[in-house]
Amino acid sequence: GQVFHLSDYRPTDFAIETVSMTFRLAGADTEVVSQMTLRRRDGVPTDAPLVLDGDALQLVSLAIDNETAEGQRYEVTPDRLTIHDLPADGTFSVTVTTKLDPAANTQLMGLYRSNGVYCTQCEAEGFRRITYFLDRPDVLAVYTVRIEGDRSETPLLLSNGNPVEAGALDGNRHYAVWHDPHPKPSYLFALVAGDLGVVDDVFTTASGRSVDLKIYVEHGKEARAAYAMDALKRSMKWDEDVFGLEYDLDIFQIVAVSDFNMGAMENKGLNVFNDKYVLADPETATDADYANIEAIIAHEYFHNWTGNRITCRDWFQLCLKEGLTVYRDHEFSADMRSRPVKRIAEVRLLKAHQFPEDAGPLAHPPRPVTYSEINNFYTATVYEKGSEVVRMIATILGAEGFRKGMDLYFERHDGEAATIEDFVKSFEDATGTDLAQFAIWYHQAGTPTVSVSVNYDQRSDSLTVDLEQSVAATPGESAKKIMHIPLRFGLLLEDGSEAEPAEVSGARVDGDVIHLTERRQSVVFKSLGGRPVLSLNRGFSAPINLSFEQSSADLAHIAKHESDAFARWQALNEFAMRILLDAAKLSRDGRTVAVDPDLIAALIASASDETLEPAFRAQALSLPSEADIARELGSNIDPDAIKRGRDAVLAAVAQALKPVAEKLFDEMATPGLFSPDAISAGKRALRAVALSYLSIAEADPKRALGVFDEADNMTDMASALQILAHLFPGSAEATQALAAFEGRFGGDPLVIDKWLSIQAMAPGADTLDHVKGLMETRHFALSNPNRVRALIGAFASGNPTGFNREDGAGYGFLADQVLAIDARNPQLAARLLTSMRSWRSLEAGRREHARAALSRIAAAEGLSTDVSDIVKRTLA
Ligand code: B3K
Ligand code: ZN
Repeated sequence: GQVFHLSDYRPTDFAIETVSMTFRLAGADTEVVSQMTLRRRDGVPTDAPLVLDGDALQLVSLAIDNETAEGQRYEVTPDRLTIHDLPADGTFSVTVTTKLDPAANTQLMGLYRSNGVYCTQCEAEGFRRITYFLDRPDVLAVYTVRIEGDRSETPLLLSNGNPVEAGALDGNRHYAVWHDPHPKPSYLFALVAGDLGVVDDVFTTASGRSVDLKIYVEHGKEARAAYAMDALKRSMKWDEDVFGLEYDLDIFQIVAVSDFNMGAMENKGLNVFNDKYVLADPETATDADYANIEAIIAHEYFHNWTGNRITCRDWFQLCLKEGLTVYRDHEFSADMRSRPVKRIAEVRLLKAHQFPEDAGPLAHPPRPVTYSEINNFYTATVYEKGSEVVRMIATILGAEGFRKGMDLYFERHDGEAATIEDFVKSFEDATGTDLAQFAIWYHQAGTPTVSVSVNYDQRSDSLTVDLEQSVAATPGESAKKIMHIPLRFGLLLEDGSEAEPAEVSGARVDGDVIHLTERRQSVVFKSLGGRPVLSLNRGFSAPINLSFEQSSADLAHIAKHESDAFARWQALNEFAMRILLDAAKLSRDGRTVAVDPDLIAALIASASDETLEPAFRAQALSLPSEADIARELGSNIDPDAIKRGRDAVLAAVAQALKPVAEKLFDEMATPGLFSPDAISAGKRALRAVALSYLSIAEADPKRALGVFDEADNMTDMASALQILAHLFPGSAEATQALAAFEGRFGGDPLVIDKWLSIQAMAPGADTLDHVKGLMETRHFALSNPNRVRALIGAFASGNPTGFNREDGAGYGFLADQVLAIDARNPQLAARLLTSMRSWRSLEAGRREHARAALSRIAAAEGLSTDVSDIVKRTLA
């Protein structure tokens, strides 16, 4: 396959200034006419041909300046249209007519049908599956779109921008015309046509303009869109308040569809969403669903400025819009909910997804310089690490400097397709800061490790902190550069107060930030008033691995006294991780696991501290997962031993915690009307953790079944069901609850996804057969990405002992599914396959089974570029 290199970038020979499209929607005979006005760019030779991108297209006709083009004037294949002998003056129009069968489009890229609704997905390269075009993000054009369709089948005809005209046509057909005044790249084009219900609202912008808001959902589900609408209005207000950014069209529309390859898409003025991230009510959605909806609605809305008004010059710059927009949605959620609890969730996610990616065969920098399939670069690194890099800029510059840089970025680049360099330069110029070394974060893969040692000298009352940074080699990058790592810190004295050193020397320290900018650096703090405990990387200010042999007593001290709640959780989590790592090693050697009573004491202290919010206490009690432990071990992994060790720790904690858990279980009940707010959600989360410890301590499923039966909301119901299915598999209680759930929600696929996932993640070797059985039920469909992710995805990436069965059958199963899915939906197949990325860290037996499964995929005929790219890199 072809490999694309950033260094090959050059602008197109032609600019496309306007695009005027007509869609004649007619099932398998759908026709698209696209008339573009083009302009040859200065300096381009007059004999330069126009080369348009296509993907599996069928050309019906071609005209240049409204005259039918003769056959010798162009060459056409399904993937390319090359036109010669263009008008010498360099301005002309090209009219391309193509024929499509949207229902046959199983890739869900381009124009396809979901439950009969016509919809599009164009990012990254789906527009070329609709018409021949310069399908790249630096070609910005003004679009006018006319849609014609059957009145009964498609009463609703939507595209980007503002509606300008609508009317009747012969034969029970009608049309609508949309105009988007903002020049945009083709990947932001959207069309939706179908029969849907609508929820309406209005938002008045800061400058007093009124914007119509519409959310379209399946008929009958309108009530379930209320929360999404509320989240949208809060997002619009927040972007005005925090960044001074107003919405710029008269209408903003969101459409929920059931067949979607990802979460949602920020098409200009017409976002298309996976219905999972729109629909919610207490009976069917969990608190996590509500939080996701809020975050994703915000994320797509925020793209209107960071992504749409300023877009990416090329796909290597993807993180320019994604990393920045994730940072913005993180800040939004932090403002809407509890900041420290939100940060804990972010860091858990970063460590669970991005750290393993950065430590394995698929590692790449946030701003890569080469790719063979761009769809494989919508990764945790581009999104989540990209966001962390923006967060570090904010840490280095402070809130005011950061805002100045953002303002300058908008001032300079509004309406343009920009680069990471443009972005960084805006911050440098706005604040007079040199970010050259800092920018290495964008260009270098791998998670840095910072090794720390401290030495307190009592006589001089001074603390020396020695720091050393390193980054392990990643694919294609062996020599690593020295980075600028901003580390927030605190110095906690014995009584819990914070030391204020009279003198600081060594590496640069700004307020509570140490700037590590050399391989080895020291900081000396003097006149402290006693030996302090160093709390380092507060708020996870830098996305690094910390190697710091802090004593358990010091960790417990931080967990108890830090003023930064996130840092308290971090210390507790670190303490627990140590115990869990020991437990995994001990159980591997067949030895008994003993749990440090100090850890138990620290957990009990956090659990019962009523000054801490319930959501925080729930996080404090949630020990690192089996996958977290595997990641920390790094090599020679035996998932069964990890689970045995972790279970032993959980059992010991559960026994000790019982009285506290019992109290929390009673006190955290949320009787009365359900509210999805963060405080109520926190209580439910803490009660669910308490229920889980109590169920372990009591070794009895009855309490969980009681909660399940009495639950009046999906959060309580799903957490009880999970406890039953994971802790008491095969019990009468688990069987009864699973059957009851299926009976009640069997007609609602989004809810049944939870039932599929819970069963797919039930630990142990037997789950594989159960998953295969579920695939045969009416609840599963290989054609629907949500079903595939809920069942196969949850099994492969959320079930360490089930998927990594000793006999390798889990890997063989995944290989079969990846190959079957690849034939219809390559993006989905490639995404599933990334669950194998850490295969080299497994113990030898499993590793060989994994290699065999991967090799079988690699050897298969007719692989998509998506799967072939992932499998090659994974095996390399
Ligand atoms: N920009 C889209 C993702 C498109 C993925 C294409 N394979 C959603 C988002 O990040 O907001
Ligand atoms: Zn995004």
